[in-house]
This record gives sequence, C-alpha cells and structure tokens, in this order.
Amino acid sequence: MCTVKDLRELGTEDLREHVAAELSRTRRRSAQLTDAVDDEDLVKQHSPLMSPLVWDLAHVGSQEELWLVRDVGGREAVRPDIDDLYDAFQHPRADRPALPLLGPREAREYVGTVREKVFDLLGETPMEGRKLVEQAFAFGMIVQHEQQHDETMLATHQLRDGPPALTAEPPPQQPAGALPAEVFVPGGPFTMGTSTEAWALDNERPAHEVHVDSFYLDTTPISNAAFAQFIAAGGYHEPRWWSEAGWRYRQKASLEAPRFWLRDGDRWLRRRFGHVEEVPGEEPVVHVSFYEAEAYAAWAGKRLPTEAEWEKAARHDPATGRSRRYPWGDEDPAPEHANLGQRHLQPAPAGAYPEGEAPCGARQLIGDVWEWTASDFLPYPGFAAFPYREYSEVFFGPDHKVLRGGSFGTDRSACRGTFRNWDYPIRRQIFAGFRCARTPIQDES
Ligand code: AVJ
Ligand code: FE
Repeated sequence: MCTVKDLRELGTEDLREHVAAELSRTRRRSAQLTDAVDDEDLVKQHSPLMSPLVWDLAHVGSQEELWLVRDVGGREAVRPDIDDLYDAFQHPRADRPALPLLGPREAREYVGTVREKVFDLLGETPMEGRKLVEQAFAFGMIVQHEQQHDETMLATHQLRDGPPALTAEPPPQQPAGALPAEVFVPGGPFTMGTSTEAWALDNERPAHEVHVDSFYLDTTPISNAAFAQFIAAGGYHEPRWWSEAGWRYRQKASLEAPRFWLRDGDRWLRRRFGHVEEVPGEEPVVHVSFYEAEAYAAWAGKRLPTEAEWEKAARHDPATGRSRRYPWGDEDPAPEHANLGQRHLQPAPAGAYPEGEAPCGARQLIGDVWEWTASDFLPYPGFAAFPYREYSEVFFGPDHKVLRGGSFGTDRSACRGTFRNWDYPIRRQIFAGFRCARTPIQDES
C-alpha cells in the first residue's frame, strides 16, 4: 500500500517508481474486468448507455498513446489510423459497436504495445521543465483516466445479463454503533479545491475560499431501508416531492424504484453483478438518479447538499482551519478508511468505516457510493483548462450535476476530497446514491 502524501516531496527516481506501480496496478484491474468474459461478450453492447468493453480497453490505450507516447515522449505514433475510432467525441456510445473496432486480441496487443513504450520513456522523462510532466502529472492523469474507465466497465458488468462473471469479498460488516442521524457544520469560510495536489485535475483547481452558512448533514448516506420507506409512502407517485424536470422524467421513464430493484411480493430484490438477492436494508441506496435523490430529500423535509457544503464537511478541519486531502487526514486511502477500489462489489452498511470519519462526524463521504449534490458542474474562479478542454470545460453548465466522494467501484487514485465527478441528472447506471442536508431552523443549534 502506497502512503505517499505529497508527490512534491519525491525525487525523480521515486516518482518514476510510484508511476510504474500505479500504471501496473491499474492495468491489472483493466485486465480483470476484460478477462472475466468471453470475446463475444467483450464486443457486444450490453446497454445503449455503454460502449462495448473492448472499446473502453482500446480507448484507454489510445489516450495513453496520445498523451504519453506522442506528447510527453515525443515518440512516433503507434496507430495513428485509429485515433478517430477511440475519440469519445467522434462517436456516441450507442454507435460504437458498429465501428470497425479492434477485436479483443488486437485491442489487448495494442494496449500492451503502448504500455511497453510508456515504461521505456518513463525512465528518460524529466519530471520537470514542462507543466505536463511536473510531479509526473500526465502519467497521473492517464492512471486516473484508465481507472475511470475501469469504473465505467464495472457499470457495464452490472448492466450485462447472464450469470455472475466477477467475484469479490463482501465488505466488512462493522456495527455502526449509535450514530446521530445528522452532524452540524458551523458556518464560516473554508478552502475549496486545491492548488497543490499534484495529480488533481483541472476542474479541482485552484484553491479558493468559500463561505458556507451553518448546515446539518446526514451522518451517513441514505440507506435502502430509508429509501424503501419513501417508496412505500407513495413517493414515486407524488408530484409534490419532485422538481418539474424530475417529475417529467419520472413519468416518461415510469420510475418506481432504484434501477435493478425487483418487486417480490412484499419485499424488494435486486440484481447485483448477476446475483439476485434481497435488498439489504442497511446498505446505502445505489443506482438512483439525481431526480430521485432530490425527491427523497424533499419528502424527508430536507434537501441535497451543495457541492461546497459536501466538500466543507469532508475536508474542513476546524482545529487548524485548513482543508484536508481526505476526511480522515492527509494520508492516501487505506482499506480501513473507505470502501474503494472494487475490493467489494457493493457498498458497506451505512455507518461503517469509523476510521474514515470526517472532523464533523460524517461517515463514508469517501467510497461506497457517489453522492449527488445540488450543484451544477461549473468552473471554480480562476479555472484554466489543462491539458485539454474536453476533459472538463466542455461539460460545464446546467446540464450536469456534480457527484462527490467516489464509490466502491472507484479507485483511490481517481478519488479525493477535491475530486469532482458529473453526470446528467437522469443517470442511474452509475454507482450513485446520496445523503441529505438541511438549513438550521431559527434558534436551532
Ligand atoms: C469524469 C466520469 C464524467 O467517464 O465521462 C473518461 C471521465 N473523461 N474519459 C467520463 C472521463 C474522459 C468522465 N467522468
Ligand atoms: Fe475516456
């Protein structure tokens, strides 16, 4: 387990070693996700929402070739003829199966060839002199990119029909103990975003002060049992809990429950990576859209936290006044802190991971489920696209809502207190849940 706190403290050789370890660890996961099914399954489209797994694999290689082999390394292109096929902006996901994609064997060979060249150039790349390589940023960006696609591939696995293909240990069943339902976060300024985290992506930058009024935040994510009460109370049939856009979507899609839930008499079952099982009441709810989260919060007399509230709860240390990298401190996530990295293929019970607790007392802000926030995906003041506009900038605006904290399917390299994810408010195939917030009523607190 790597416990590097600050890559700026590493010498070039140690930095190279760190990069090599991260690249290899990441590729093992991509291999697991693609070796788990046969060739037919790899080229097939399991849902119009997703690419065939074989597209994700070669796309990962293509981005690595563009940024590391060609740009950082200045080496000759490996496959300039396939750039367009794996450019996510050229072809929507639904159209990708019809493209003349590399087959499974070719895709594996391709990513292997690219990786060999990257290991070769890693040894001679100076980790300074050019913004792209400072603290090995481009390598970190490529590690995170592959890990992000690994989470996307995990979502594809969840969407595929048929018997289970993936296995993992269940998460620790730690008793939560008696936790308060909500924690209080006193009003005041905090530092949001970062200007120092070496591998932070452009949308997390720069650090800036934000004032957040006092608020209450749920100690844990909303559980399946709590969400089932909303269903039982007729929540899906009461327009008053829904925003206008949310209700329109609820009607159009005939939503009745989280995605992958099945009614069985008077109980709920779910399909999870090929297993059909009773919905565990104590686990955080997952596979709900922003609109369902918003409706639940209204029904509960609450609201979703803003992105600034979420980050203040997760990072602000009132004892020092500074913002931490993670809720528990500045050390990289270890297994006792959070459910990350596809070690378990489901969230841990709400209230787990006492060692990952934030100074305000909230739990599981990192890991388990992505948490929908009330906020649109917008640039921070002073934002500068780097190294390319298509990572973040083209997605800024009211169409995408911000998600925070990462899920059981997210790697630790692609998740931190400042990390920002985003998606359309209708999306349910991602590993997203939520927790609620509320503004104190007069004289409370
Ligand atoms: C940050 C998860 C929204 O998957 O669309 C992958 C990450 N960007 N390849 C996505 C990403 C380019 C992105 N999200
Ligand atoms: Fe990508």
